[in-house]
Amino acid sequence: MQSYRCVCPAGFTGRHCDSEVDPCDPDPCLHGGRCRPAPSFSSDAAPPLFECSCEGTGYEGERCEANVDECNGDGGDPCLNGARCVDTDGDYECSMCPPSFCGKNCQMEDPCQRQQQGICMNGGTCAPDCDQEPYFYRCLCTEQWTGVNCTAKVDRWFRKTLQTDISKKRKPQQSNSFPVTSTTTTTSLKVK
Ligand SMILES: [Ca+2]
Repeated sequence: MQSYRCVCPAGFTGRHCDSEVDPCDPDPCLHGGRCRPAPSFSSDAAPPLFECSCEGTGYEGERCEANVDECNGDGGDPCLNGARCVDTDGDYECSMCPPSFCGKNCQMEDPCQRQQQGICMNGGTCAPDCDQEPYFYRCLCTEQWTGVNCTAKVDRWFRKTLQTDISKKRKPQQSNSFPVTSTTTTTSLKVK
């Protein structure tokens, strides 16, 4: 029979208070916040024994429990070029971005529109990707081309082209649709 019971100070647990409490297990931080023991964490520290770093989560508060209103924050309205800021739970959106601009904050002139021709070669289609460095666009190449600007031939295609000279039968795809679907290469690739 247990004839005594230890009342442990903060930060310790176990029958004899010989185990340190991990204040981050279970994780008290919400929405992906990162937990760490509080710097003052010690046997006589008063709660809370943990700290939550909410950076990048879109939330704030002791446990990252509260949505950040980015539209009315200290940094001002993040949306540019006439876009309207709409706060959302854990994030925000820039609505009514003019069609010639793109990006999370409507911050950039659409590189595909700015250089209508000459970004994506050989029938590739340009798609804005304005938050993605270093190019801020992606080229959706037709099946036989690859590379950032669709200027490198796919080896597999190149070999088959040499064998069959089927390239003469093809016309570059001019579609501006998104995404590109290459339907014209299927039969050609079956040539032996
Ligand atoms: Ca928000």
